[in-house]
Amino acid sequence: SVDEQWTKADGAKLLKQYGCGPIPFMGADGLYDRHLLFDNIKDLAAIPGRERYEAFARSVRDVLSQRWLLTGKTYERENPKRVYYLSMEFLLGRSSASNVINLLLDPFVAQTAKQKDIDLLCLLEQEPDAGLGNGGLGRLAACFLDSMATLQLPAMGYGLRYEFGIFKQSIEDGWQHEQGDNWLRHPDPWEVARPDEAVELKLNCSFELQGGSFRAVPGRPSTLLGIPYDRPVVGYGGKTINTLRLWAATASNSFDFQEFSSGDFASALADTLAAGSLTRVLYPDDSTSKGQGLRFVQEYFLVACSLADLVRRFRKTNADWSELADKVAIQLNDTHPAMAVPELLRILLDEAHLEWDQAWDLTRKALAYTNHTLLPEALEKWPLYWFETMLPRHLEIILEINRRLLDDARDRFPGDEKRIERVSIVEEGAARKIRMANLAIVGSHATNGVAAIHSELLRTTTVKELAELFPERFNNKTNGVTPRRWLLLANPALAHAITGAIGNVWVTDLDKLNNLKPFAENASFRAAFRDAKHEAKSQFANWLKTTSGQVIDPNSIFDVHVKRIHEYKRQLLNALRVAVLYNRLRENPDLQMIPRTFFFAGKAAPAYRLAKLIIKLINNLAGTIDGDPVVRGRLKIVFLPEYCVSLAEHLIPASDVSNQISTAGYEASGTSNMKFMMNGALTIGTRDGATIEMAEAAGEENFFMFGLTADQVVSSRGWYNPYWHYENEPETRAALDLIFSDYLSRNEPGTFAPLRDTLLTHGDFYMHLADLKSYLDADRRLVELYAQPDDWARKAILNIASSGRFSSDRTINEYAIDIWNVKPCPVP
Ligand code: T68
Repeated sequence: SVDEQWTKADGAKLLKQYGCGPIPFMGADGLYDRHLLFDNIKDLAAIPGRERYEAFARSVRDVLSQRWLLTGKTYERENPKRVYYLSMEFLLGRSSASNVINLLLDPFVAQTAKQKDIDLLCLLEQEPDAGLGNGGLGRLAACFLDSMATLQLPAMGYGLRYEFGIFKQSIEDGWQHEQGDNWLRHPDPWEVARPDEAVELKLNCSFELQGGSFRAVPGRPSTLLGIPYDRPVVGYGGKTINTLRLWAATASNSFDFQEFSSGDFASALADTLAAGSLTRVLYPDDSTSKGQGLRFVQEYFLVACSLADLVRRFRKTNADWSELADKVAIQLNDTHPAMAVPELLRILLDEAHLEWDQAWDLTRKALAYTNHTLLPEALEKWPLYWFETMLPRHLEIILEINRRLLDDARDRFPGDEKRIERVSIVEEGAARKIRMANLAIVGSHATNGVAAIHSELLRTTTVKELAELFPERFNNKTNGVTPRRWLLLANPALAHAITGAIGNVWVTDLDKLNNLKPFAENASFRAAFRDAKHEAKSQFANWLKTTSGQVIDPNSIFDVHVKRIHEYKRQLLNALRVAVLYNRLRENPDLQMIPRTFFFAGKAAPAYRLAKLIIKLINNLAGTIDGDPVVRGRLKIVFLPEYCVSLAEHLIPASDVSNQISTAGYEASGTSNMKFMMNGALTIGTRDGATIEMAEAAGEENFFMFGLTADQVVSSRGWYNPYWHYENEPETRAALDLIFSDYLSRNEPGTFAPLRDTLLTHGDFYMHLADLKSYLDADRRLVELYAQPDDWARKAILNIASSGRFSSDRTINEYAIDIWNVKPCPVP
């Protein structure tokens, strides 16, 4: 250490000689001063907020660094079976506050901040929200990392280090606009580059940037480099600190050599540019899979880098390839990393020189696949000729897997060629395609959906024939969310009240919330709940005022609908509900009504025109209502731009009502539904995804369920007629006419004509009109309850008390036991 190498006297002399002045850096609270002083070489008084945040984050990182190392060393020594979670998305949000809480440093940090007169909230707001994901799938991966570390599982996440995360959303004139999210503009204190662990990928083609688009050039072999960037994943209590490893692409050093020597300097650099563009940007589509070549290469890049890395780690401690599946469990987060099937086989065949049967057996035992959607347009299918040009060896392997699969299926179902066509990994036709879901199911030992209804529909409809071939592979793992970020961190007032009542074990054992049930009957606890809710609402109102200037009434009902904008999620149905309420007030201005604020937030995929029009509709409805003196103070719509993890952390604790209103059968699970429940919001929702299980856990009498069931949606497809509702339900008709008449778009006539097309002319595929009436009925029951504050608090507390099952700790424990067969590996 510095202390040992230098005597005090030496140090003092040197400091004097160079005029350094006194240097405060002893003790934990000195870490911050030291970073502030030495990292920036700036006058202390002039250091901007951003750099103060960096100094703060680095000092927290200093605290965890030895433990992080020790975690890795423990795994090396114990050589346990490890989990690798492969995902194209990790929607992390901010890291600092979560790491502080998980390290149990929050009292110390609060005290130190006070001593040093640091505005902690302001400092933490300097951290960009890491938006390396689109929505639920990416956020689930982030919650899973937290739970795996908290459960002390030897686990690692693998993903891509996008330079640009999900786009930034702004609203102009009611329309969504997108801006690039340059989140790495400043150095990120939470990442550590590991260039000496780079992975080299040899490819059969090279890539070109042409007019902004990325193109494979066949027949020109090239090498790509994957540079790992590691981020600490702190388990609660700080015992285990796992790693999330994100790959950045660059051209390899040797890459440009030949062209350099032949004098083609410029094109050598162009290749570097093309290679770098591979991990430049996250694709912003959450529910469609378009044939985008760059996306295809991104997926391969993630798989190839991660498998090379984990195989290298496996070989360091294991001589025998036959142990691979006893030491490695690889979870595929959707089909995005499904090329792991042919890639792992290739490694075992071509590099380990195993026979097919053994290689196939190991591959299947190591891999497992999670499905997140049944939407046909979201199921990935890649043109076969892309494999031909870019990954010919992988194609060869896939076709061999398929040949054996179809032989087997023909043996078991002779003469059933329809079935053979459905199970095949190759979709025949003019342009042959590889079905990535079939590949993932056939090449793994477990396939799960993310809620009971979803797993059931997956098995009995979407991939029915494959499920009949391999019934034992199919299982359910209902999603969960981490109570650390979504309750302890996001809602300190409620967390405090809960801990006051039942102790703090719930933080790592959420089922203990059950002990809150009797407190629903306890008047002082109900008051504590109401106080916590009111505090969260006031804080949100203040936050909104300072960040956007908007004023809202914290005494109104906060009715919230936040998620990606999609027809199946039915923001349009919610807008129709508000339009009906607005019409009622217009017709009867004296109507008594508890003031309500309707919050919407969410991003639309940039190419999804109808979703963008829905945003425009909500904003125009908001503007019309705001401009109407008749309803002012009673009804308000707020569309919050730029929905992200941090915004959810502010808004969810402040919510009274959670809207989960997808067309039944279309939302695989939902996870915000669980966050709202934990934070004491009541759910108004359809019988879809995990909302069904939530209502079961709390009792339907504590939920506001409405609408068609998934079965009813399917069985009414043949005869459903939206016009019937338009013609026979006066409120439905009036709400639609408000939109179609240009009442909301006086200066832009015709803007909403496409909504008429989708809701009436084209048959209303997502059945908005079928559910509007029962939605309004549930809404009436809900408002009646709100008028009885004690009854409302009772139900809210019962909801919180029943939310224990929806911790991602429970979910991860099930994966660990049923799918991965991994055990905790505690760090001493
Ligand atoms: C979501 N899927 C489900 N997809 O919609 C949601 N897709 O019901 C579920 O709770 C959640 O996954 C977690 O299981 C997504 O979020 C995507 O974001 C996505 C991204 C790229 C391509 C396809």
